[in-house]
Amino acid sequence: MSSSAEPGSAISGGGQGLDPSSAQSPRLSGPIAALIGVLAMAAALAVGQVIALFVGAGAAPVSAVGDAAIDAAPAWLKDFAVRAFGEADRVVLLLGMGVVLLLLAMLAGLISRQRPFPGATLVAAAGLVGIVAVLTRSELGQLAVLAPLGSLVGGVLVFRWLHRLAQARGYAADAAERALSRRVFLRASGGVALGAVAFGGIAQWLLGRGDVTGSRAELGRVVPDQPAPAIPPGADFVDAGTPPFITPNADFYRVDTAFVVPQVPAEQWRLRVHGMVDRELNLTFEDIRRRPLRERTITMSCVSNEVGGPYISTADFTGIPLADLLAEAGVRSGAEQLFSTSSDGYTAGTDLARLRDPADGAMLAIGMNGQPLPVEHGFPARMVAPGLYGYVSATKWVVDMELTTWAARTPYWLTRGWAREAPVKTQSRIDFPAESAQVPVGRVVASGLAWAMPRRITEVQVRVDDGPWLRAELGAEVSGHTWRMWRIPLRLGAGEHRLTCRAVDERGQPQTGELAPVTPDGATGWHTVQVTAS
Ligand SMILES: Nc1nc2c(c(=O)[nH]1)N[C@H]1C(S)=C(S)[C@@H](COP(=O)(O)O)O[C@H]1N2
Ligand SMILES: [Mo]
Repeated sequence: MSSSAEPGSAISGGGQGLDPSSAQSPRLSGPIAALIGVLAMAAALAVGQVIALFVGAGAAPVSAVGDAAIDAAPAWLKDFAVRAFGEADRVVLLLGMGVVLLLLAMLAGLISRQRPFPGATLVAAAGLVGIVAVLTRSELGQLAVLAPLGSLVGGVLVFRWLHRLAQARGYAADAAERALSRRVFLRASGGVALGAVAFGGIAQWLLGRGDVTGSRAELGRVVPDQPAPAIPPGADFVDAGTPPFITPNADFYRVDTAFVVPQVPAEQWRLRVHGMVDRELNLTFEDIRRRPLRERTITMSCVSNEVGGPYISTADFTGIPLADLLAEAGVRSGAEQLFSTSSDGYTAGTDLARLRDPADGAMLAIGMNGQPLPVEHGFPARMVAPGLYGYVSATKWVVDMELTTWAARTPYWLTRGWAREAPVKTQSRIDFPAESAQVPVGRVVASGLAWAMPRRITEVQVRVDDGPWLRAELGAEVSGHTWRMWRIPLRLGAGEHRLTCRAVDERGQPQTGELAPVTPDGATGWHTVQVTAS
């Protein structure tokens, strides 16, 4: 048996499990130490998942840390994530967290090649991060903390146990004993790995099954008593490259702060309307569904949409007018905002002046394009308000509406640098040809969108290079609560060209060409595309 004289001077052997450097405290090889860290972390995560089954899916440490990270991220980072990864930003965050956890786990092992204490401490620290994350989520119950606490305890125990088994080999008196302790360690490691994958996997599967797909499917179609007027023929120019007038649910843009999509069964959903009201309302989903349901075609857009960006979509929303709901509650004078809260603790403040007139078109929606709301679009109920950017008006998974003053309550995005009032700005976009497209010389039909909700679009103009503004043909009009499509035949000579578009709203005001960033209240500027005709 080769044995070095002093602790710390040992060189770990390649295939060897450990390098017994001192009789007191054998030194583990790097790979074995790292493996112990990884297994302990896997066990910790699995324990957290299993406990989350009982105390709520949001309590699972990875979900809680993901959600907390999104909330805690500085505004510039969030904006960057949305811009760089779009709707894949959650997947990127999850992958990032996976890599960080893996490195952390390996580090925990590597700093504990002799004594378990440093690594166990690091595992405990990771558990503590989970505990803090859960504690910051006000929407999770008090028991939720048990999930990361279980992870912490489970992770530390498994770490110490495997560490002890691995070191046992260093204490072995002879080859036979060494072989035996090696087998014991390998078996224990394999058991932990299998157990973590099996229990973690089953728990994850059950957490997924606890979702609301069943509740949503049971509702069937959502049929309005008063359907929206049919979309007239010629409202879109799909053949010329515009999107369809009504965005299919699967293609509707999605923006929210939820790391895991909130799961609120319709049967359990309650909406409380309270604060500065004459009568507090407590509504169930059935209460809403039994009312005469209205359908309205509404275009929604996000304040984070860059000029020419994709965060705009249109759907037929079914529900009840918010103006009716507010009239029923009886809004007291002095109330300034409707402060709405979602089941996952997100909040928005809507200027009451934009909600109380039935003509504003704002709704509490339960249906989207004939279906119950898709889960990621707010099932079972959300707000929608034409003419206001989503962050001040379109709370998904909404469970609470408080009528209050601006001074009393500050919504989520206001503390992060965005404006209190955010009416939609007049905008237009070129959908065809795309940026950097190659087009044939001669006749090209360009097409796109324009919007200025709640104002109507009365004109769209397009120019080639620095030529004169040309009037585009407008699609059939639906209403001031929706976008309007346009197309225009152009003649392009060989070479590079820049196409620019701008819209005019019903007040006769052309869209400003002045460039403004998305913060604090929405981008302005003309959309241009550079194309090559050949
Ligand atoms: N609960 C909740 N509701 C929310 C948000 C959110 O983060 N959480 N984001 C808002 C924003 S910024 C927009 S633009 C719209 C987007 O709605 P959609 O995802 O259905 O398109 O939802 C709004 N409602
Ligand atoms: Mo948004």
